[in-house]
Amino acid sequence: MPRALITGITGQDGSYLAELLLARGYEVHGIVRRVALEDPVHRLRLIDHLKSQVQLHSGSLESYASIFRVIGTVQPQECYHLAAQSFVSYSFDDEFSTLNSNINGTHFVLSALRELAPACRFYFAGSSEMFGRAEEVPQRETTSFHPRSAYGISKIAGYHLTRNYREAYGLHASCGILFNHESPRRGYEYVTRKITSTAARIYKGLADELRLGNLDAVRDWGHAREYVVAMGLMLQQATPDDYVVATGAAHSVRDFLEAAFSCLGLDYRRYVKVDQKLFRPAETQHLCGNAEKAARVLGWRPQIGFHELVKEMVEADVTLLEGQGKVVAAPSRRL
Ligand code: NDP
Ligand code: GDR
Repeated sequence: MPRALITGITGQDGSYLAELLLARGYEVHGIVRRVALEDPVHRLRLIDHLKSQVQLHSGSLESYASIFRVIGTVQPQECYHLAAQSFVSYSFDDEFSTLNSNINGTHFVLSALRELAPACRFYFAGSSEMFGRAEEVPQRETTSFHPRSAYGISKIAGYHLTRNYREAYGLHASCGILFNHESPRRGYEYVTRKITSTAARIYKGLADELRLGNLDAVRDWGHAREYVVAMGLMLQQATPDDYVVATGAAHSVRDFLEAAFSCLGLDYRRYVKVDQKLFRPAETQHLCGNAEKAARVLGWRPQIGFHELVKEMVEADVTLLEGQGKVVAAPSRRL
């Protein structure tokens, strides 16, 4: 039975990846923060249905000792490093913690693997935010980087660390340069889930407005359930490498709004207020990926289209409200 370790197993991607690996017969271990073990109802809610099948270990990106201990105990054959401060907006509020956690955390995992499990195959969660103010559209593996946030900078550092461990120490280390991927498990602070959860509340008469920033921002949105498949495929290749994972279709925030509200028979223009406070100090430009290499080498192709994704998210948020019969707790972080 292959043994995998997932950092960030409590997040959107971690939960889908754990499901995928369990279905393929893996022994799955996850690193979670100590507070998650103390508050499982809230902090482990995305993997609640998997709790009896995965083995959780406490650790944090800030502590080399904790990462070293878990990797030494688990001796993974595959390691998926997904944990990160992943909210780009927040990286403008606190550059220091974003850079510290994301860069050091990746370095700690790589260094511990090199020392304790050098044959382990490693996946790093890179991002389209590395392209930032992109010089070409669509972006591919060879497009140069021009990050527009501390988050983007931290992911470029992780990308270079991964590549350096591959070249200098022979680690089977790959980097997925993933474009935005969403699902009903997306955090409420990201624009897609903010839109679908608020549209559902408006539909149910629980809210009457939605405040957003830049409606003209463009993203390449895919479904997280499909993107974790690409992560797994990268680690099954004989040779480690880096891959763009994307749909190749670009949509604006306005397109997403239109699609989500019209699923509920609503006109978004009646409810949306543009709030200058929600604009970012620097924006990326027309992010849209070319995943031709992933298709050619990995055989990975996305199947779920934009409207199907939006519909699934909207329906899930309506069901959540109906199922609970009460207002879903407002998101705690600044939106
Ligand atoms: P989430 O924000 O849903 O999950 C992030 C995970 O990282 C959570 O499990 C979180 O734990 C954990 N984490 C954060 N900080 C720490 C820390 N200091 N110590 C230990 N664990 C920590 O992100 P996604 O699942 O969406 O994304 C997974 C990865 O992929 C991230 O690295 C993200 O940057 C990257 N990525 C995501 C894309 C997307 O569109 N979703 C696109 C490209 C890259 P906790 O629950 O305790 O907070
Ligand atoms: P992103 O996702 O920054 O692409 O990072 P997010 O959903 O936060 O923003 C997408 C775009 O929407 C615009 N926007 C708003 N965004 C938020 N969050 N809230 C708003 O009210 C709002 N109004 C407009 C933003 O300006 C932006 O242009 C995600 C994360 O998952 C990263 O971890 C990952 O690396 C990248 O995707 C690829």
